[in-house]
Amino acid sequence: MKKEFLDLRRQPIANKFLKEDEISDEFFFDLKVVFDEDTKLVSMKDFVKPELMFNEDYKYNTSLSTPMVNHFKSVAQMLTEEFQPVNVMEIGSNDGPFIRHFDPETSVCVEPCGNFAEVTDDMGYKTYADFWNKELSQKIKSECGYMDLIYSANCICHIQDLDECFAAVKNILSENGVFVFEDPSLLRMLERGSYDQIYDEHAHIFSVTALNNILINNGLTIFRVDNLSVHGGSNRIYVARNRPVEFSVAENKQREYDFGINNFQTYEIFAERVRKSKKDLVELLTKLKGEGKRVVSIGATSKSTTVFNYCDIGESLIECITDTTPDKQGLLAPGSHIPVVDRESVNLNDYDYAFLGAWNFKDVIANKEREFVENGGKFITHVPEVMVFS
Ligand code: DWN
Repeated sequence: MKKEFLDLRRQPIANKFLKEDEISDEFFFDLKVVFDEDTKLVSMKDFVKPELMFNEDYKYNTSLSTPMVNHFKSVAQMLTEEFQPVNVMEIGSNDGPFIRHFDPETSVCVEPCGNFAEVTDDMGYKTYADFWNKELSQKIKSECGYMDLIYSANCICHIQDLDECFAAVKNILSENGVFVFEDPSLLRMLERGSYDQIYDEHAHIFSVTALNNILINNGLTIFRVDNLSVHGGSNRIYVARNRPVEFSVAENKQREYDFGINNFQTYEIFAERVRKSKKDLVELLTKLKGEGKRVVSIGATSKSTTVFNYCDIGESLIECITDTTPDKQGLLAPGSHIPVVDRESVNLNDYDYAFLGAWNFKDVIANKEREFVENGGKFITHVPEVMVFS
C-alpha cells in the first residue's frame, strides 16, 4: 500500500529550460511523494509521461560536468578489469562518457533522447533511440546477442515500471553477466535533507532494501553495493543471476534499517524537515533582499528547479542562475523563469551571495570561485540545513 508523505507542490519539467514565448504553454504537475509499505520503495505518486521529459530537446549533457567525465572513466576501467566483459550495453548513454571506453564493435547504447542518441551513433556505437522495456530488450538480444555487462547511471530510477525494467534486463543478461547501475541514495537524501533529488525524472529514490525486494521478485540478486559521493550521494548496485552475495549488501540494508527506512514515521519526520528548510530559505533570501543584497544561483540544475518551485523563489529573490552548459544559457529556468546566463558573462563579484544550485559540486565550485570569496562573497546552501558559508 502506498502512503503519501510529502507534497512538493506544483512543479514543471525540471530540465525544460524555456524561451519567453514558451512560458504560456509550460507543463506543470503536482509532485507528491509516496512510500510503499510492501516493497519499501519511495516514488512519485503520479508519474510524468516519459516523452515530456526525455526527447530530442534534453538539456542535461553529462560530458559538460568534468567530475562526471572522470567518474565514468574510472568506473569503465574498474568494471573492465574485474568482469572482462565482451558484449556491453549502456542504458541511458547520454553523450557517451561511459561507453566511449568500450569497443564500438561489441557495445550497444540505449538512449531515448534523440539529440544524444545521435552523438553515440556518430561515435560508431549501435544506438537504440528508445525507452528501455521488454520489447526493446528482445529486439537488441535478437540483433546483438546476450550482454556480459549492462551499465546504467542515473537512469534506472527514471524508469517507472521497475518490474518490466528488470525483466527486460534479465532477458538479455548473459548467464554470468553483471548489471551495474548507479542512482541517488534514499538514505543519503534522508540523512542530508536533500529533498531536491525528487523531481519529474526521478520516478523513484532507491534504497538497497527496496531494490533488493523488487529484484528478487524478478529473479535477480544484488551481490555488491558501493556507496558513492557523486550526485549528492549515490549507490552503485551490482546485480547478477547468481553470484555470491557480499557483505556490503547486508551492511547497507542494516544501515537503512537502523535509520528507519522501513517505517512510515521516518518519512513524516523527513517531510517536516523539508517544510522547515523551505521556511528557512525563504526567510533568509527575503531578509537579504530587504538589506539590499544581491543573490545569484550557481548551476541550473534539476535539483534547483525543485527548490525554486517548491519555495516559490523567483527573480525577485535570485537575480539569475549561472551555468556552464551552452544549451541552458539565455533561457529561463523551468517554473521560476529565473534567467540562466553563461558563467563567463557574469562578474560574480557584483553579487553578495551565491546559492549553490549544484550543491553536489560544492568543492568544485568553491575552488573555481575563490576570488568571489576573497572579495567577501558568501555561499548559501540548503543541504544539510539552510546556511551561509564562505
Ligand atoms: O539524474 C540526473 C543527473 C545525473 O543530472 C538527471 N536526471 C538530470 C541531472 O540532474 P542535475 O541537473 O541536478 O545534475 P547536475 O550534474 O547536478 O547539474 C550540474 C549543472 O550545473 C549542469 O548544468 C552544469 C552546471 N555546473 C556549473 O554551472 N558550474 C556544474 C559545475 C560543476 C560548475 O562548476
